[in-house]
Amino acid sequence: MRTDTGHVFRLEDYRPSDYLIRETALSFDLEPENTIVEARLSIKRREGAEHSVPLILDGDELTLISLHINDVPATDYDVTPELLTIRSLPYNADFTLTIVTSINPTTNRQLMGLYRSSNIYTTQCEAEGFRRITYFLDRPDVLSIYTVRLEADKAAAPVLLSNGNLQQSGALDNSRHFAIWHDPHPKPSYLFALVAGSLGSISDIFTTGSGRVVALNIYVEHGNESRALYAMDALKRSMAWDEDVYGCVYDLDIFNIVAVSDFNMGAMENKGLNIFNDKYVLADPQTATDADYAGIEAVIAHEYFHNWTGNRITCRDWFQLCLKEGLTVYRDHEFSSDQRSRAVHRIDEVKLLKSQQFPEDGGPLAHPVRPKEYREINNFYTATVYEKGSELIRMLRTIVGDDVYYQALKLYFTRHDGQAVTIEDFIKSFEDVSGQSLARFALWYDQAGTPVVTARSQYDEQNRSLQIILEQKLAPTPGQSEKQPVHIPVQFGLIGADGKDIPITAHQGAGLQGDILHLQESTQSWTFFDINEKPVLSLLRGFSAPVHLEQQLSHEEQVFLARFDRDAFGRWQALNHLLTTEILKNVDELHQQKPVQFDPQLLQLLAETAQDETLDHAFRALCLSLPDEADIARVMGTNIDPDLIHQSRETLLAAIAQANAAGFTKIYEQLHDTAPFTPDAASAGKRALKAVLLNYLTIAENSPAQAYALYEQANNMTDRFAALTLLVHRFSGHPDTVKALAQFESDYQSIPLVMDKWFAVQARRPSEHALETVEALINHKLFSFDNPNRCRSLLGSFAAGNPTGFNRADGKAYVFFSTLILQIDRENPQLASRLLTSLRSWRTLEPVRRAHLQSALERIAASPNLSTDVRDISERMLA
Ligand code: B3K
Ligand code: ZN
Repeated sequence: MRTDTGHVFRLEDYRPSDYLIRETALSFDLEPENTIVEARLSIKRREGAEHSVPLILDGDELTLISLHINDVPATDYDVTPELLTIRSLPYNADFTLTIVTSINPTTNRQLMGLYRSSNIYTTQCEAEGFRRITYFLDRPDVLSIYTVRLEADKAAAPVLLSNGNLQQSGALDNSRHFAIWHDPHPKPSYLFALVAGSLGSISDIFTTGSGRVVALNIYVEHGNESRALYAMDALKRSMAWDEDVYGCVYDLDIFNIVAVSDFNMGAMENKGLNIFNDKYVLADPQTATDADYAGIEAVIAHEYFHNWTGNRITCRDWFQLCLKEGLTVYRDHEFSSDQRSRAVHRIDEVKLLKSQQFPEDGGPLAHPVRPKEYREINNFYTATVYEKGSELIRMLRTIVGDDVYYQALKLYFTRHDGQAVTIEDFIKSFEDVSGQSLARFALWYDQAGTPVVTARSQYDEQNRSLQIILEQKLAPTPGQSEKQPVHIPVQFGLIGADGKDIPITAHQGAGLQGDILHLQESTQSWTFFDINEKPVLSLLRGFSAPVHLEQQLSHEEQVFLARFDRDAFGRWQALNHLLTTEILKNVDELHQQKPVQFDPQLLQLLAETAQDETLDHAFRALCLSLPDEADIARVMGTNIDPDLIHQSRETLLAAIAQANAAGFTKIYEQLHDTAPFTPDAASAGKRALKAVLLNYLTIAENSPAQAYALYEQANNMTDRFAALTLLVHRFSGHPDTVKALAQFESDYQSIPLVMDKWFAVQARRPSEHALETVEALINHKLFSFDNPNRCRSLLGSFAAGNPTGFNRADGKAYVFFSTLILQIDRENPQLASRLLTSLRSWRTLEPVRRAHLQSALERIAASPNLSTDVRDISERMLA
C-alpha cells in the first residue's frame, strides 16, 4: 500500500505532458503470482518540448525487469516502485520504449490494477490503477491506441478478453493459449481492461442504426448464466435508447460485460469491456428484489452511456470528473425515467440526492462539483460529483430548453470527439448554440454547498396581483468563504381554489420563461397580474434546482398542495414536509416528556392517498412511507438524539397504523397477487405499496403473523425480503423471526448476493444491541473482509443505515467501527475510506455522542501508516 505523501494536487497546476504515447502494445504473460507485463510504447515528444526533458512515468508497487529505448537497453534512468525517470532520450521526437515489469495479481487486495478474484484475472484502472500494471503516463489526457496480447494457461483461463475487437487467438505449447485484442479508438489508460479466467457467458446481438452487427456477451461465474438475462435485456434497451435520444451509436464489433464478485464500486466503463460488480448484473425473481432490478438497469445503462460521455470524449484531468460522471448519471436517470414512471423516478432521484449529497454539501467533506484540489482522487467519486453533477445538467437543460440542449450536445460530440476536455469546453458548446452567456450557471461547478432559496409572496386583492420574491444565499464551505449568486431555475405554478393552475397572462420582472423563474441575482421579484383569487404557490416543481427551499406556507396550504398539486413531485414534497414537521414536533414533545398528539388532517390525508386509485401504486407507496430517521436528522441539523427521532417516528407510524388498520387491510388484500413475478415498474409498484402497508398492519396488530405468512408464501425475493425485514426489525427474537432468519440462511448460503441481504437486514435492526449482533456476524463463516460487498452489507449498513444501533450513547459502536476501518485500510484503502465517509455528519449529534465519535475519529487520524485515502477523509472530517 502507498502511504500518504501529503501531496496536494491542484487544478491550477495543470500542464500538458511533455511526451505523448501514440500507441501502446501490451503483452501479458498471466500467472497468478508472477505476471510479466511487456509494454511497448510509441512515444512522441510534444512539439516545443526540449529533448533534454526527462520522461517521468508513474508506477505503483511495480518491479522493473528491463527497459529498452529503440530496442537498446537503457542506462540513464532512475527507478522506484512509484516512478521511472528516463533521461538521455533520443534527439528524434519519436522513439519506442519497451518496459518489462512483474506484478502479483494474487496479493493485490486493493482491487486496483490487475488482481485475481475467485480465480479470475481482472483489472480496475480508474482512476490511477494502470500504474500498478506498468510504468506509464497515467493521466486521462494521454490518449493511446492499444493492442493487447494475453497469454495464459488454457484450462485455468479459457476466456481471454481485453478492449476493442478480437484480432487473433490460438493455442501455444505447454497447454497455454493466447488472444490479441485491438482497440482502434484512442483512449486514456484508465479505460484499459483485461479479464482472463474460466467463465460462463450469454450472448446476443444488437444491430446499430448504421447497420453494424454488434456481438454482445455477458460473462459470469459458471452456473449464473440465466441470472444475466435481465442485464442483457437492459443493455439492448440502453443501446437503442442512446441512438434514439442522443444519436450515440456504438462503435466496435463487440461489447463485453464481465461480472466479478470482488469489486470496489458498482462497475467500470472500460472501452468495449465493461467490468461489473456482480450485484449489478445478476438477477432472477428468487434472488433479486425490485430495487436490485432497477439498479441493474441503471448501472448497465450508465456504463454503456459512458461510451460516448467519458470514453469517446474524456476528461482532461481528474478535476473534470463530473464532465463524464454528472452527464452520464443524468443520461442514465433519463433512461430509467423513460423505462419506468417519470414522476416516481424523479422522487427517488431527489431522495437519493437529499440523503447522500446534501449531507456532504453541508458537512466537512463539502467540495465543488468540480473540485479545485485533492490529495486522493478516489475520494472524489462522490454524491456531489455524480448526483449534484447530474442535477447541474438537468438545470442546464431547463435553462436552455430541450432543443438547444440536444443541439449543444451534438456540437460537443462532434467538436470534441477523441479529445480530453474540460467543463469550460462543455459549457462553451451550450453558449455557442444558445448564443447566451452561461457564466452565472457555470459558478455551480466551482462553488460547494447547497444554496438556500427563501421565497415570500404577497397577494394584493385590490389590484388582483401576486408578488413573489426569491432570495438566494450560500453558506461558507471548507476553503470557500465568499460565494456569488448562481443561476437557479425555479419551476412554479399558481394553484387556484379549484385545484387547477391559474394561467399567467401578464407579469412584471425579468427572467420569467414559461413556468420557470430564473433567479440569477441575490434577490429578485416578480409580480403577476389578473390573478383573481389568492393562489397557493407551488415552487420548485420537479425539484428544478438542488437547493433548500424555505417558504412560509401554512399547514392548510401544505395540505392543499399534497392534495392538488398537478406536479406529482410537488404533491409528494408537500406531504413529506408535513410528515417531517409532525415527527419533528413530536421529537420536541418527547424531549420535554409531554404527551404526543397527531394532526387528524394528516392522518386523513394519508388514508385518502392510500385509497386513491388514480395514483399509481409506486407513488402511493412513496407517499405512505415516512421520511427515514436520517432524513429527519438532516432536517434537524443539530443536537441530534437518534433515539428520540426513532421514538417519534415510531409513534407516528403507530398512529397512522391504528387510524387506518381497516382501510389498509382492504387494500393490502386487494394487492395479493399470485401471478408469476415480473420486474416491470407497475408490478414493482404494487409490491412496494404492499410492503409499506404490511409494515402498518404488523404495527397495528402487534403481531408478526402477517409478515411471517408473506415470508412463507412469497414467490419472489422482493416480498420475501420485505417480510424478513419486518420480522427482524419489529419482532427480533420472536420464534417466527428466528425461524425465518435460519431458513433464509440455509436456503441462500451459497448465493453471496442474497447473503449480503441477510447480513444487512440484521445490521440495520434498530436496537441498542445491534452492535452485539454485528460483532457476532463478523465471526460468521461467510463474513470476509476481502469481499467489499460483504463489508458494505454488514459494516456499511450498520454505520450508515442504523441510526439508533450505531449511535448508541456509550460510543462503543464508534470504537468498534474505527478499529475495523484501520484494519480494512491496511488491505483496501478505497473501501475503508468509503465506509468512513458515512460518519461525515458527526458534528450534528448531541454533545455526548459527538464527543465519543470525535475521539474515534481522532484515533483514526492519529494512527501511523494510514493510506492517503483514509488520512485525507479523517483529516478533512476533523478540520
Ligand atoms: N467510472 C467508474 C468509477 C471509478 C471509480 C474509481 N475509484 C464507474 C462509473 O462511474 O461509471
Ligand atoms: Zn460513471
